Amino acid sequence: MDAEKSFDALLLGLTPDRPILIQTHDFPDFDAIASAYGLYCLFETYGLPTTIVYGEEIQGFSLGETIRTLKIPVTRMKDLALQGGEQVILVDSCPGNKNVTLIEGTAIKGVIDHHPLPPQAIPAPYLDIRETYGSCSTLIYEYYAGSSFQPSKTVATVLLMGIMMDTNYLTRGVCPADLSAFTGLYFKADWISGNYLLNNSLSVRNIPIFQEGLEHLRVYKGFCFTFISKETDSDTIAVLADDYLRFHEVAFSVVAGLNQGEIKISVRSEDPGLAASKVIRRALYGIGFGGGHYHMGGGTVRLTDFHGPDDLYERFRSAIDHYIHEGT
Ligand SMILES: [Mn+2]
Repeated sequence: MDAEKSFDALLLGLTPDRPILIQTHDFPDFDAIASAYGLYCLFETYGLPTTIVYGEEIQGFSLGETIRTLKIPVTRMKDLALQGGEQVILVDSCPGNKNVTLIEGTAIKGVIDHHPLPPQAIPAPYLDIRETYGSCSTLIYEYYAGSSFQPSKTVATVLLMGIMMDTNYLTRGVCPADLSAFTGLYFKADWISGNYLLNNSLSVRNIPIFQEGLEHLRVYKGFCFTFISKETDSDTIAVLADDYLRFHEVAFSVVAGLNQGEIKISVRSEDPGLAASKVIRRALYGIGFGGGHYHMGGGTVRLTDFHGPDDLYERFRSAIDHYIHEGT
């Protein structure tokens, strides 16, 4: 590990006696919440209180239940009472990405992430970006490993959940550090409870969504696409995108659905020549935004810019054709 990238180095960039916010992306997932909570507890062992803040909403039953069960202290941005002089540490997200709402009047002091940096990234005194890592939770694990503190059982459980979710149970985007973190955390964690929480994300109320997903499924040269016209949430959309990769004819899946006045999209790739992040960025160019990693990505299209499922399908089809022909 780079000697300059550690919890101590992060601390050095902070101003004493100023409030510290640990901020995730707007619709945090397991890895974002796990990283934020791991960091929150590490600060706590140093006697430094912090506040975990996220922009919009906790989506999906499973993540909400985890936060409630494990009593993870999170605050929604609109409920945050600013005292002034806040210093922000972004985790699992970085400034300049569209899925992070920056808080006015605060200073970004640290960015800890495993997503590719956007070209217009805002400089922060402390940057720790490790694109090869399968999860940001792995990075936070290394902060513990490099300190004299052990993660508590709850922290170990949550970090393990973050690793498992972002790597789809160690099947995508895994680097040696993820495996070391997995080994270091597994027997410290309560994986039975963690796994129970992760594996109960679906509700029978979602059955009409699964039905519609399958009814509208289009398959074209190893690529599948579906559109859910019923109100759904990003968690369910992600579950469907993961699931469709199980069809042996499908190596790239796109699931789009209506969520709170926007179209939310999840993309998954098991095709070594097609990066999910590149395809979604190209497909949504001019109508929305998207990004992510090689194996997984996500995006949003505003309803006013949405020209129907056929248009979206064609956009993805031509983006995929573009990269197939480019031979990436
Ligand atoms: Mn992540």
